[in-house]
Amino acid sequence: MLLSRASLAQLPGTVARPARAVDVIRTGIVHFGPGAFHRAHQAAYVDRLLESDPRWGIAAVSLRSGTTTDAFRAQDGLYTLAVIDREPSLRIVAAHSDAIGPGEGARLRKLLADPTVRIATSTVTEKGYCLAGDGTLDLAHPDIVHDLGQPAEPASVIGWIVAGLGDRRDAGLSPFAMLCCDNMTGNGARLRAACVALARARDAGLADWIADAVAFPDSMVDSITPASDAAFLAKVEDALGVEDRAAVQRERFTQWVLQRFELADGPDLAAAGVTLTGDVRGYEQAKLRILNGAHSTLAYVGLARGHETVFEAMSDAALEGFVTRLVHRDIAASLKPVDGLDKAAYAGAVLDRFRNPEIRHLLAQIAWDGSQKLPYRLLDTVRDALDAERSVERLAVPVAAWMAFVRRKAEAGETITDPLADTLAAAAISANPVTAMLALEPVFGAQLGADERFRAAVREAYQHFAQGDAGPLLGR
Ligand code: CS2
Repeated sequence: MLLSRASLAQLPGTVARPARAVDVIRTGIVHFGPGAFHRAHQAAYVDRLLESDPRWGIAAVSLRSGTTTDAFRAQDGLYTLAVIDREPSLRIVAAHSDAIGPGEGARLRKLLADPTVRIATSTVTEKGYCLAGDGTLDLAHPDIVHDLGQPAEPASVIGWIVAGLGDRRDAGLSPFAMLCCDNMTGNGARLRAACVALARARDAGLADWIADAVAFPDSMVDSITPASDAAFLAKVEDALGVEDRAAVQRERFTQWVLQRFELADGPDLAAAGVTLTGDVRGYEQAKLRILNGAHSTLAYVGLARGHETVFEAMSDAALEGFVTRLVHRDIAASLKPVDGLDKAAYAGAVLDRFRNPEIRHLLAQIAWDGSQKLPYRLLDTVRDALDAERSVERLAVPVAAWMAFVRRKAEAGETITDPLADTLAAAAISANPVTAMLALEPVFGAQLGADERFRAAVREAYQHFAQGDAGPLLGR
């Protein structure tokens, strides 16, 4: 039997059930990308919000895969959130009021123009926004080329946002606020610029309206969410007594920092635990560079040393020492002061979260999409270090480790999960892999890849990975 409204009543008492009727919520939010992160993070906040205000149910939209939307349909939008900690807990989330899968464009179009929908949100990962290396919309991206030709049937999330906003403007409605919940520097501003650029290519009036009237607040989102593998789903089924195809797991820590934005009669997000502030940038940069930068370092160096999970990588004393120095001496040191944030304490707390033995967070999962992640996570820090004439010898290590990772995958003929997979593989197995990879402008831009100090440091670190012994590098 599947988890559903009908089976809620028979769940064991140890499973926390929604504190309200689950069938009275209305759709007020349209969300693109209902993957594990959204289900474990944003939807958990909205679930709290719905306890006092039923207007903010989420319509989950999947443009590509129907896995989650099918599960939502079969389970009345219900699923389990497992908090994995020394004191684990299970809770049923009931925040979703609708599910729209691939091929349901007409329904999506109608919903985006519905006046009861006031907010749209997205977690489609960095690559889902079709941005070029400089963070602006990639007008040559196949999905964007498609959307420019067929704006009424978009393929990209950018195309859908623009189509939905266009319908609202034509109908004389106010726009929805657009909340990007992905890990990118200035994520709201970037998404706004991308939507304006796409609109500009066909309707200057719409582009101006989007630029002026639509809120695109920046945000920082954080909670470690390991993928839901078969073993986890089996555990949940054991605990529930019914099957749950959409269950997710995360650590207890969760944070959503959102730039304050105007929305008349909007939801009380602060009461649901969201931090609303005038200055997201500092938090966001600290999180991207410290947490995600350290994660990517553990992933690429850890995989080279035969580790499988973050916890294992942190149990490797040499690697743990290295990543600790990298975080404190190179990354935190380069961050501008952030009001209310003690950088050293924050860095220490992040590293502590990586030591949670209950969380099995696969390094292979973190290693995905390196070409999209490295720029925000590590390369901005490298740029700052070079500008300040500081050494980049430690920072070069994870970059070289990424290159060696791509090369190993390419040589073994294994799948590289990355939108630039083919280009990366060709560069990584060329005669001069470091030179060829540093020349990849979408990743390094034009200047960083040409900086002789950085090139020398990466080349030197790469030699160690190529020889299969990163050990000497970790003493740095
Ligand atoms: C991770 C992130 O998969 C990854 O690349 O670094 O998903 C990380 O777990 C989250 O950003 C934590 O908030």
